[in-house]
Amino acid sequence: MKLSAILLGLALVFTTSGAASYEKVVKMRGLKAELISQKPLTTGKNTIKLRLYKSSKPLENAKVALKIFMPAMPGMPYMESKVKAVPLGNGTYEATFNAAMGGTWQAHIFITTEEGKKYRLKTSFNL
Ligand SMILES: [Cu+2]
Repeated sequence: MKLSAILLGLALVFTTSGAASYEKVVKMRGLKAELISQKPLTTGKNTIKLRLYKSSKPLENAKVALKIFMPAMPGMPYMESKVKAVPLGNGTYEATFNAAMGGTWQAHIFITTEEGKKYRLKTSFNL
């Protein structure tokens, strides 16, 4: 009885630690990006993994950048932050960005493939 409760507890711990807190899929023109963050996105520093696929195959050797921006609002100027994503291999890239404040941020993922083809995927997130 006690042992099974402990085992169940362990199983739950493993399940939660394996799940990402933030996941989103963005698709456009045969390109797919899976956005994954182990921690919930928050104001301040965030690290996000971008798994890229082209025609369902991992997109390797691409140049990837992430821009987040918030339009000007009454009493608040336009805000923007653009960072390069680092390749981790197998079509996965990692970007660390700073979100200066809470609210709705627009996000553009700029992708240039090895062949020089350019893509821009658009999404948004709320903090
Ligand atoms: Cu704002």
